[in-house]
Amino acid sequence: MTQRLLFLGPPGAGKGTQAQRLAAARGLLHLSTGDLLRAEVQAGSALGQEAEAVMARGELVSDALVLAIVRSRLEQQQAAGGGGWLLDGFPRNLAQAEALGQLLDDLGQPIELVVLMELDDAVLIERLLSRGRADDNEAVIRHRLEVYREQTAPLIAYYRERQLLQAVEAAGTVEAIETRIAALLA
Ligand code: B4P
Repeated sequence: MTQRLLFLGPPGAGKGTQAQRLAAARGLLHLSTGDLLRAEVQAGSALGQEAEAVMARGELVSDALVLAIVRSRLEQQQAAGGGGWLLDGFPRNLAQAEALGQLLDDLGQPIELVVLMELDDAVLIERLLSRGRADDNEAVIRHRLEVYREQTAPLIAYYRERQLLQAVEAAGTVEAIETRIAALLA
């Protein structure tokens, strides 16, 4: 059974929605860098204060900060006896992907599958506007999509070359998409 996977896709594709369901169904650790950063903002920590303005602009928080968060969670899980994990919204650029590869080599836990969630911009924008989070206004959403195209989309070729990537159509109901993703997992 696939135990170590990551979800890739533009903002609003439903990575968080699907990751939560899949992780609960399979007992995987769900690591959403977006959720972890929002929790730091909420707690008012030094890290949260640094991240807050960057997130509000729709830009990427520094690689070092995000990597430190992911590293500590994965190391904690391994120290507690291991288990599967699902990375949601991380990595977001090539530097993060390279650093993740190194970390996973160190831990002896390679990625088994990268699920790419594909959806048209018009639907993405509509979904995010109806959610209405602090960073979900139209100007910021458009900027997040540009950041995705410039910095995150190159990961599609990166993971395809490593024969880890499978794409799913992310339009339709939450349940329909969940079924498509389940079909990719052995
Ligand atoms: P994230 O929290 O990762 O959020 P996202 O990409 O905007 O959303 P996601 O694709 O998870 O969509 P969701 O399921 O919520 O990032 C936010 C910010 O954090 C970034 O801009 C960046 O600043 C920072 N950040 C995060 N990770 C980082 C990293 N690694 N490096 C640097 N910075 C980082 O779904 C969206 C909406 O659609 C929801 O309202 C949902 O209910 C709805 N929806 C889902 N599926 C649906 C369906 N099938 N039909 C209709 N609606 C649906």
